[in-house]
Amino acid sequence: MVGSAIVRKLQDEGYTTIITRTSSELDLRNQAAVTDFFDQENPDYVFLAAAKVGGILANNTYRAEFLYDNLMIESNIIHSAYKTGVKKLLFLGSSCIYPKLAPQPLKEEYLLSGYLESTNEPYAIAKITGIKLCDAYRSQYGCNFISAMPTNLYGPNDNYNLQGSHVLPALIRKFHEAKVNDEPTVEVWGTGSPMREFLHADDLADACFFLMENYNDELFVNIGTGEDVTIREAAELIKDIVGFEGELRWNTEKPDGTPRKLMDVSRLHEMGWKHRTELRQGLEMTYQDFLANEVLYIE
Ligand code: GFB
Repeated sequence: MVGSAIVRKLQDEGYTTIITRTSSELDLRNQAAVTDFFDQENPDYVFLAAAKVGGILANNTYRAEFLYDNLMIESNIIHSAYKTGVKKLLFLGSSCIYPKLAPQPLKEEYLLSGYLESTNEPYAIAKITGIKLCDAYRSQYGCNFISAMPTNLYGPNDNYNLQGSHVLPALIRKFHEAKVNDEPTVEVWGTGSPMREFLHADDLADACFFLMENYNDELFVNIGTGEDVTIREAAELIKDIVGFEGELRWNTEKPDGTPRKLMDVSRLHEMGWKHRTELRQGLEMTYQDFLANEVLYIE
C-alpha cells in the first residue's frame, strides 16, 4: 500500500527512473540478495517502506516474524545503502513505537520513555531499531538517513484479509459483505473505546516526498493528521458509507490494544506540510477502490 502510493507520487512529480521490486522478486530478509541488488542498481535515493505489517491480531500472533523479518529488512537495506553511497534514505516507522501510556498527543521526544503496548511490542522494537540504525549510520558515517513515523494508514492496495488486516479495511469488507448477504449484524472487535488517528496512503506518500526534499536532520518526524476518532465512530462512519443497515456486535474477547495514539504533528506543520484528505472523503474513495478491485483484494 505505502510503496505503491510513493511510486504514484514520484510518477506524478515526473520521475522516470524509479526502481522497485516485489517481495517475490527480491527477498529483503536475504542479506546477499539485498547486497547484490544495491550493487547492481546503485540507487541515489531510497524510500524504505517495505516491512512485515498487519493489524492487532497479526502483530500479536506472528510475534517472531514481526521482529525477525523487520529487523532483517531494515538492517540489510540500511547497511547496503551506506555501503553503496546512497545520497539519502527515508526510513518509515510507526506510531506504535511510542510507550503505551505516553501523554497525548505524542511528541517525538517521548520515544523510549516508557513500556510499549504488548500486542505489538516485537514490531515496535524492530521499528525503534530502524530509527536507531539511521541515527547510528548518520553519526558514525555521516549518512543522510532520516526517519518518519506515520500514524495508522489506509488506502488503495491495503490488506483485506480479516485475520491480518487493520481495522479500516477489515470493517469495509465486513460491512460490505454483510450488506450484500443481507446479514443482521457485523462483528467489531474490542470495546469500541480506543482512539485512532488515520491517514490516507496518498497523503503519507506526499509527506514522504516532502521530507525527502526538505528534511535532513537526525530527529525523526511524526506524520499524521493530528485528529483522532474512537473505533466506534470509525465503525459507524464505514457502516454509513457502505450503506449497511444492521447492528454492530462488539466482541470484547478481542483486544483493544493501546487506548490512544494521537500524533503531535506540529513539527511537520511548522515545516509547511499538512494532510489533504479528511477521513470521510478518504474512506469513500477507499470503498470505491475496494468495489473496483474486490476480486484482487479478496482471494
Ligand atoms: O487497526 P488495528 O488492527 O491496529 O486495530 P492497532 C485498531 C483497533 O480497532 C483495535 C479494533 O482496538 C481493534 O480491536 N477493531 C475493531 C478491529 N474491529 C476490528 C477488526 O475487524 N479488525 C481489526 N484489525 N481491528 C496496529 C499495530 O495496532 O497498528 C501495528 O498492531 C501498527 O503494530 C498498526 O502500529 C499501525 O492500531 O491497534
